[in-house]
Amino acid sequence: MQDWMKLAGIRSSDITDEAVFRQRRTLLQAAAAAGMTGAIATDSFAMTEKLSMDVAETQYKAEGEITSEETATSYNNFYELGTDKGDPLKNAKFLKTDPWSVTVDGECDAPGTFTLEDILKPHAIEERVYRLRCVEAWSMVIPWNGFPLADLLKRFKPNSKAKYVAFETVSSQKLPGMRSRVLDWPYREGLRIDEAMHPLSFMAIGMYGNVIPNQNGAPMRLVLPWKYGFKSIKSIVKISFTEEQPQTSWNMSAPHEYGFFSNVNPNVSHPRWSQAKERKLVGDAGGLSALFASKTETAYLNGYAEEVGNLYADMDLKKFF
Ligand SMILES: Nc1nc2c(c(=O)[nH]1)N[C@H]1C(S)=C(S)[C@@H](COP(=O)(O)O)O[C@H]1N2
Ligand SMILES: [Mo]
Repeated sequence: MQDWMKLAGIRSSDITDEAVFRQRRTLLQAAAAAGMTGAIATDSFAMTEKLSMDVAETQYKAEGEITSEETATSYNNFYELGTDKGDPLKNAKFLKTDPWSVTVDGECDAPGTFTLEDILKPHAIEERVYRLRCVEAWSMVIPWNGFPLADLLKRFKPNSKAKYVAFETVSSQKLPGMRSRVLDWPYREGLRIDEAMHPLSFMAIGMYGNVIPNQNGAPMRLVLPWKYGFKSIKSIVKISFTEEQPQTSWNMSAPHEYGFFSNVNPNVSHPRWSQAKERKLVGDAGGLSALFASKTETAYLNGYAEEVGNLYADMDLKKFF
């Protein structure tokens, strides 16, 4: 238990129980000795397992200090696992990711249900450092491991009616946060097809060179660096190509607060707070520095205006927020 966790309101009971931790470590060590996995245990709250594939470096590097792995894996939003920032870690064990399959349907010529292995096989894994800017006005800089979303979507051969892509999170498992009706389950997100096919749109299966932990959206989740964090949907089980703009969970729950586009935009306030500034979650002290990080300016499109600005060139962004 680190001091910053107490300050962040995380109780020691929220952290993997020491006995369970020891047991898991023994299992992991046995597995590693048998050559089954490259699993390593760093400490009692960050259980990590190295990605088994090579990860190529890329030129995608965000400004600013990288957020510590401890912070990025223990201060989360994943409402299916609870609404408090510590809940996703605490409840991570309830999410079962093996076996996993993804159903692809709608306006495409090669739909189907695919195992995670089918989905991952053709893709080379790369690392991209992206800033994730939450609508709650904090941000993290995380090295994500995965592959371009477009490379995956093209395999399903979307047809000319495919104007949008909709995504859904697993809802067949009764996860603890789903008892709450704060959102309508399954968690849903959507993108215009040109946004989805943009080279910045990324499907992550790992972070920091490790398999993506459940609390961060295992086994695969989107990362859309120019949009508010909630667009980066976790633990995806369904991808649908649609002609109409799909429904999205946050827009359904509060349409005046969360629009379909949700591009990071310091010039358009959330109805209850400004989006002009953010707190950067930095440093090894994790949540402690996060809580006291000074506010810095938020950049239009989270700093990616040069890359994606043209997607919105003719739009009134106060209307299409
Ligand atoms: N399925 C699902 N995906 C989700 C969420 C969620 O509650 N459920 N929360 C979103 C929000 S609000 C944010 S800020 C990011 C947080 O990602 P992280 O916990 O990996 O930092 O996940 C997004 N994806
Ligand atoms: Mo968020």
